[in-house]
Amino acid sequence: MDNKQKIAFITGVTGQDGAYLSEFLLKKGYIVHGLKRRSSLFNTDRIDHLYQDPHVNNRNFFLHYGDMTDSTNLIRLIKEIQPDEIYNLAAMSHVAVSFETPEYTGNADGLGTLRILDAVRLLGLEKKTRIYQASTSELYGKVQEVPQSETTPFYPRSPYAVAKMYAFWITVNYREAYGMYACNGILFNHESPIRGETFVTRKITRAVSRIALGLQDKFYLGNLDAKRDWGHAKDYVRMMWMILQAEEAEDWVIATGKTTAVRDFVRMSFAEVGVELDFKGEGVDEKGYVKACNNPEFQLEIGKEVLCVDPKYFRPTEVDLLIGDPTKARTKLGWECKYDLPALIKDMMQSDIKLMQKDQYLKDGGYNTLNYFE
Ligand code: NAP
Ligand code: G4F
Repeated sequence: MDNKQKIAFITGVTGQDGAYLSEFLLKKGYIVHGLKRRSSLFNTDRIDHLYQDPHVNNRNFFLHYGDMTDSTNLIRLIKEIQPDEIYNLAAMSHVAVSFETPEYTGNADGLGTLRILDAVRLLGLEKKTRIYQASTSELYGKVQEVPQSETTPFYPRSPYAVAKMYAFWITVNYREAYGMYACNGILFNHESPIRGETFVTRKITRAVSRIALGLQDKFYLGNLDAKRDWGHAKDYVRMMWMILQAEEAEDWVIATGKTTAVRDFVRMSFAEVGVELDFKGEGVDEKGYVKACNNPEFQLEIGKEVLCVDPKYFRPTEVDLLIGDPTKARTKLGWECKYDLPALIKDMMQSDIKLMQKDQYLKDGGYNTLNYFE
């Protein structure tokens, strides 16, 4: 890195990827500016450890209020910040919720991307500012090829994926039309201990931890057959940065190249606490039972029903199978993941067990202070 500190602007800084990316860029010596939404409660849990008092000197982490649906706000901020790199991570990112809020999703995820690109163009920053667009494997939807690569045709299956399809192509268009350095990272699912609680992996690791600790009896999921290519978010944010350091602006698939069914993610999460599961029944009648409990710390009764299917979690149109082919990123960028799926699940389970032990302590009449276990 040259002497002048690089400046990054991250939209979606309060999200899973925004938090890991901020940490990563700060460690690299960047000055990081983040866009956060106003909310009635604090929404900065994931980045509180990076927060710097506005009254101290030599700060390198700044937060700004804003919203992807507000052009004037984005133009003003980009003008003030003059970023070398923009990471556009902000989005209504929940596929199931996008069926409930399709217009808002189109506005924030689709047009929001246009607003960033056009702000850079309007401000004459086309040659200075590099842009990373958070594209997604959801673009492949009803997959036209297995595995999916940069050349696989898209077939989006949700308002979220359709909005992201607009964002993908408007990024390509601004690159071609105005010579901007703008890239899509087509990232497959990536998870972590700070993954949002309503995505399936975190829903599973939280529930399994609570069941093991005796805080909950069972939990409900939707489609257990869906298959995803799951990686660790820490590995994936490193790739976002590498994508913007490449000589040429291009689009990149980032994936592990392995796929796993939701049912097996459940099985592996229970295995982390020494519990073996048995699945019986089919479709909406399928249930998960405790077959064996090999960890004396967690006393689960053999035959106990711990998982049921609730069709309310089915989606109007589902994406059945995602598996990425990251050959291009591997060969041209040196992409490699430090975490495989077992390591990811271990990381998430260890973190959730620790988190839920706080709840158990309170339930058992402990001091009403969450700091006790820190
Ligand atoms: P996330 O945890 O849901 O974070 C989304 C971020 O966007 C949050 O900071 C959220 O703010 C912010 N946001 C939402 N709507 C906004 C709006 N209208 N204006 C400003 N900010 C807004 O998502 P993530 O997992 O970190 O994913 C980051 C990006 O990558 C998203 O664009 C997602 O669609 C995409 N992606 C994710 C994956 C994955 O597996 N994680 C895979 C491919 C692509 P609040 O905190 O206030 O809600
Ligand atoms: O964890 P999910 O909600 O993630 P999904 O839909 O794959 O989307 C995530 O990954 C995308 C990348 O491919 C991102 F672009 C997107 O922003 C998001 O981060 O669901 C995964 C699978 C689905 O097939 C879903 O139907 O799990 C299935 N599932 C089964 N039961 C469930 C549940 N999903 C959720 N959220 N909740 C359930 O109870």
